[in-house]
Amino acid sequence: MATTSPLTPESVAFYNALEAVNAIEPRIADAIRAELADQRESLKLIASENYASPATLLAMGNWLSDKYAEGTIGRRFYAGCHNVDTVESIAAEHAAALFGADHAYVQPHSGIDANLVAFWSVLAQRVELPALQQAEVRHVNDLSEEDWARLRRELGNQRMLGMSLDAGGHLTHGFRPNISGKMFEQASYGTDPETGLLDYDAVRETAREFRPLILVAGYSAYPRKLNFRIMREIADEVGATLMVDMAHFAGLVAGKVFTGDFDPVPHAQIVTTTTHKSLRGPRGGMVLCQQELAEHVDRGCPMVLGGPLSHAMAAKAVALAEARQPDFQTYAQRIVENAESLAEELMRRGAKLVTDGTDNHLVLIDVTNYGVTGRQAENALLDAGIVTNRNSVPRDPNGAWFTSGIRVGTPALTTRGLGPAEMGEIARLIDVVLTETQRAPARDGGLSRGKHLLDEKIAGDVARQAGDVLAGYPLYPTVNLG
Ligand code: DSN
Repeated sequence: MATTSPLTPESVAFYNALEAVNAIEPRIADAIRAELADQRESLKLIASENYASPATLLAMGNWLSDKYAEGTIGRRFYAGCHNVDTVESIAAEHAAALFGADHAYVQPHSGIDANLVAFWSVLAQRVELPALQQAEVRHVNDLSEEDWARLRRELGNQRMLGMSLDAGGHLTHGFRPNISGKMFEQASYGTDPETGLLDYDAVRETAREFRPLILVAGYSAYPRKLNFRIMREIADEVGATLMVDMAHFAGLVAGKVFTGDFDPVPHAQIVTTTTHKSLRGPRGGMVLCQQELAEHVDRGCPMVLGGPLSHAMAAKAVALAEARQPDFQTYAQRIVENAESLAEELMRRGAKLVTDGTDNHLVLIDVTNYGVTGRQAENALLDAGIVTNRNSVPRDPNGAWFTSGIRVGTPALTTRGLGPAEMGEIARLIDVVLTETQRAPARDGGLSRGKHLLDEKIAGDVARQAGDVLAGYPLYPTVNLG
């Protein structure tokens, strides 16, 4: 780790930027400074968060933000987009090269947006030929409202099959609170009740019965890698398009931890991701696809996306360039080693983990053994300076609000430099907090599922020890705001 110095280019840049903000709205400058302080002090174990590099952060705060550029490279709805074209081309070039994809589309503002672009692209591709023949138009985007009304009636198959929410699937994979649950008739596959692992034969059986248009593979809380070769075989057998949402594990694919059958890019027709989780870029999304879908994907804006955030695309380009460096592979391997160490020590101390371990960046603790709900565990850990989030476990008796699980991830602390030894200590601290936490009495005389009891002294002691673990690993050591 470099020594903290006020004269690094990063310190000068962030210090001056905050002075400029401070001159107009000091409360915003204060909030930005406070966020850095919070991030420096907290033990961040949220599996979907990370720390982007200073170069990535700085690439976002500039004049690219001022430019409208609907459309895509070389085909814009506004004049004067040559610099945006440059930025978008470089980001797409890095993305395609990093992942070995035929085509990359770097405009989506988030993972939800990336998934919407993917859904639309598959629908456009799969309905295009018959629709165009009937309506005598060149492209699916030129269909009239009457054509669409007829198509909605006639489309035989707008079905999506994805992993169930309690098995670790994501809301955007066809579930009601998201538009995917309205666009598509949805069915889910779960995990084996004994092992907690995905049962590919069961997925195949459900796919044969349900015959989806899109088979979605991907998760936000499943602690294992997926075999995308098998998922593609299943998709092909039932005539589905395989879409992989790799938002959580994109960094592990980029860092060559997930290769062969476990790398989605050679197997899926379309792959979506966010750029800010294990990939360690700015907040945003991205779509990778095989050539046959490229034309449709590139129409994401204005079909389902607002104008591209050119400053965010610039930051994506910087982060993707970083991920193409050899040390990113070391980082990605370290994420998994850290998760494995955390899992081993938690299990050694008696914690029950979904699937009895991990082979990715996250660990899902079933906190039922500790006698608390996920919500109580999340709040108790927060009292002790450990930031995690509650999560359902398969067939969760406490539902999606209170839950019975705690999801713990290693990408952020690995960026900070922590290793397996520190993971062992963190596992110990988590175990202490969960062991000492109790359910608070409820008004009806029973026990609450939301409120918890944890002795303040124990919480304070753990918070101090968590601080000690972090002390050797300063966050953003080249940034000193004075
Ligand atoms: N919010 C992300 C996560 O925490 O997994 C997924 O959208």
